[in-house]
Amino acid sequence: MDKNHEMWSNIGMDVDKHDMLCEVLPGAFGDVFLSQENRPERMDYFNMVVGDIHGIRPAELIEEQKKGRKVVGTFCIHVPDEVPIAANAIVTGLCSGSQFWVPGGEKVLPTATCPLIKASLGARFDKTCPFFRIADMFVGETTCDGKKKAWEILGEDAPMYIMDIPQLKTEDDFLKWEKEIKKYIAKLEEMTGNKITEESLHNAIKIVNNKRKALQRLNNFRKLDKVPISGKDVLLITQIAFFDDPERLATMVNKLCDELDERVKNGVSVYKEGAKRILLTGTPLSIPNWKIHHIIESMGAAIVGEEMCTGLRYCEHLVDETPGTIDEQVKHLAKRYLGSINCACFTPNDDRIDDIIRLAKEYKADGVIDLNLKFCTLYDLEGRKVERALKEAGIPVMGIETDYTDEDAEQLKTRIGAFIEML
Ligand code: BJ8
Repeated sequence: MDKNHEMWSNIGMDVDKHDMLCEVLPGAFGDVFLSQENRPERMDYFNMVVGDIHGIRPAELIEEQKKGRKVVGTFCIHVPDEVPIAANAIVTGLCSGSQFWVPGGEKVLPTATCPLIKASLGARFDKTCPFFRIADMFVGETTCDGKKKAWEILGEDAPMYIMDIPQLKTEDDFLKWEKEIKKYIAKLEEMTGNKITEESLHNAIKIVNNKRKALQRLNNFRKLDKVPISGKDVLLITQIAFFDDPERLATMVNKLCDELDERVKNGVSVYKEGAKRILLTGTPLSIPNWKIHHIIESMGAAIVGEEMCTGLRYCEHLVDETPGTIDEQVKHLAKRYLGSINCACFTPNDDRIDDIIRLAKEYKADGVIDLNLKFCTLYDLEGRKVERALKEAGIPVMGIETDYTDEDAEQLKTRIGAFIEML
């Protein structure tokens, strides 16, 4: 038995079933990523991480657990990473983006549930994802109805903690979110036995901000006329950022950005001149969901930004780094984690619409694609307002709905192709 198989079996995974995933993933990765021309050399690190995504990082997490550290798994970018980090725990993202896990989720959830939720529960119940075996605690949130009910089901099999996210952004809601963050701090202190101090929280805020700064530095290259890195590669890096050690990730992204600086000096672009520029908006794209990026960029268009949780929403806004008491720093966290994330779970959510228009201008998009995961009612309903506002702003827009299967790939190619043609 090789090292990975031994580890997977030790953490109670269904190794035979998981092998089926291992058989298809490298091929998919090769087709989507390695086939691209003129990739930056420093994508090597990210290729390596994703090439052994269920091996390298899980092994690190298990090593840290042996030293007594706890691992916390999260599903939403409203849940502040800074809190576990300040308690010397490790955070890992858990949202799942493969059809492989969906049938397992459908055993415990209605078919008419979004694929992200189905895949996440399938990954746990089918025992086919190491991150879902390793996490000592799963942190859910009350964003959409599907997730709220899914946490109850997941809670039958895994230790859950729920954060109650307000759905408005009034003064009272900020106070409520501060209270929720304080409860989360108490939970982490109890779980780890480590006290969160002013210093440890401040240090954690700086660590996560540095990751955000690196990711934003990377995204800034996409505003240029000659874009030195593909949208696919930036998506991959963002997806990896949810799993990797935050300090190492920031270092590797900054090294890549140094290479991109050189590319800019030399006028290198990964796209042909005149490639149409697309901004994506909508539901998140969890690893390994590369479907839409692959379709769009295979047609020669450029994805220059994602107004998504797996995109600019993840890195654009920093937490205020002014040192202070725990109360003051929690205020800074609440401001950033409630105020600057425009999930469709909020009402009203007009800031998202303003953001899409702003980003379309900043990243010089020729058009916007509003992407909805099937059965996500929140984003689907909001799509009407998004599309109307973009039309009023004179920005071409197209809405598409899809899932994790490839069944609609041909139809999507036709529709997206016609949209790009029209730009
Ligand atoms: S802040 S987008 S990460 S909740 S796609 S599960 S909303 S039915 S993922 Fe999300 Fe946080 Fe919002 Fe972002 Fe429900 Fe829709 Fe599925 Fe969704």
